[in-house]
Amino acid sequence: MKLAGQRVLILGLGISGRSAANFCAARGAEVLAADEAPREKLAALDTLAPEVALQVGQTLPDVADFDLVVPSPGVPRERYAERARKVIGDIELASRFLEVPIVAVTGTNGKSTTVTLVEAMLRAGELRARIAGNVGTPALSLVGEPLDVAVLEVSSFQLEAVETFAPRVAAVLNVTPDHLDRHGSMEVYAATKARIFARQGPSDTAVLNHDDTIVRGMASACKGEVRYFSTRGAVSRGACLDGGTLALIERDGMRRVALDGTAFSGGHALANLLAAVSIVTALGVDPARAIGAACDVAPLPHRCEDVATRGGVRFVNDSKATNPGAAAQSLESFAAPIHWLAGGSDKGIDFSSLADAAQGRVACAYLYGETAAALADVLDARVETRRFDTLDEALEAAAANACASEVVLLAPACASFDQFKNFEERGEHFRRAVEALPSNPPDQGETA
Ligand code: UMA
Ligand code: ADP
Repeated sequence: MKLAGQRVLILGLGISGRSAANFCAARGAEVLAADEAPREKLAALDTLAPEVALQVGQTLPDVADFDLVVPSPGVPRERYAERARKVIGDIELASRFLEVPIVAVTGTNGKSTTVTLVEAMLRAGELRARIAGNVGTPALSLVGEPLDVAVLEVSSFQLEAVETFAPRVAAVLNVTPDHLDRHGSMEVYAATKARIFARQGPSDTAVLNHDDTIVRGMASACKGEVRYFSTRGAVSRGACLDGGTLALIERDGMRRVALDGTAFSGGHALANLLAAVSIVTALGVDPARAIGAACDVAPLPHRCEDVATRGGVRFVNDSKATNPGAAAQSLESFAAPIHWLAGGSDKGIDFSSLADAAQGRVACAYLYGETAAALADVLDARVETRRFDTLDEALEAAAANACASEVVLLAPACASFDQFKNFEERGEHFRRAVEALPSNPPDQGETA
């Protein structure tokens, strides 16, 4: 792809936009980078190459005036799609310049955990691998690096702006309601996720969750080899469970590998592990080595993370549970009664699926933020609920109410943007607030 001499418009100056601007400028494009936020709200503008022209704090320029538009994931399609001559996002741009096979992972939940496992497993198979994409490192940062495999976490926002993107191995982990304010319907959201397979050829591999009806249904349109993973039943090709053992069904027969020793042992954690094994074995990594590597991978912060046990009450930070599917999985993974902190900003999602997961597990739901009323509407008839303005107030009430051997769980089911910068800030805030709880005698505080 030739960028030299092209007039390129970068939309958005966050992590992706800054990297795309520098990438295109370094290859001789004439780059204008635009962001509607005022200069003082934009970070790291000093990392932009001097030849990148800037327009900030104004309405975005007319996209029709440029040869190529590179939108940031957060910029909705309707802002550019109709008038732009050519649109490619940073994932597409990276795929055109990367000279190594790409593994791409999408899904509503489990992407970051799965790519982390994939990276460790590929390295155990002596392949130089690195993660980038939605996980927070721009995909373009991998171009030119000494790698054997590029591992990309890809969001539905990013998949809106791909064209020829053809990962050597692509996986969809699950599709449950999220980002419906952006995509409009579950049909459009699922179809956007399925774009990860659209340009694959017969020598590529598609990894699909057999336990998810929407994902399983994507198989018929896949042109590559289809491998399934399932924690609930058998599969014709791919990874499933046989007692406590991983069963890997390949073209030339079945292999069994013991799963002992990994921290990814139950429910959705196991699904991510099976997905990762299906992915890396498609690239020739030995499954026993892959599982061995998983034993050394610790769960990521803000995902069902134990932050403290105080007076016998366990405090768990699952701030990354930013949609109902993740929050439901979280609730289902505890046997003890849960004091559940939920709420945040509104993505237009129906919360009714949470009522089943909450009933019988939740001692009390402490609802806060923009979505507190909508959550209360679906939960009120099934569990005790209380309403608050902020997470701090909700936590204080939960901590006062919870008894020894119970759990106080932050699994908000919502994005954080009404009160925090992102899920990390929300999780850190929760951790600090737990540490600062007034009622904890210091001698009872202990890290779990
Ligand atoms: N902007 C405009 N006009 C608009 C929309 C945005 O000017 O209409 C500007 C904003 O003022 C802002 C910039 O665009 O300055 C932000 O762009 P962005 O939201 O795309 O943010 P980036 O910093 O580039 O981060 C993006 C992803 N963000 C989103 O998808 C919202 C990051 O995923 C990703 O890590 C990063 O690229 C690197 O690939 C975050 C995310 O929330 C973690 N992802 C969603 C999720 O995981 O659920 C999809
Ligand atoms: P993503 O990158 O897709 O957001 P993460 O691995 O960061 O995924 O996990 C996000 C949230 O989803 C966490 O709350 C975690 O507990 C939950 N989760 C992880 N894997 C799954 C899965 N396979 N199904 C449902 N929820 C999951």
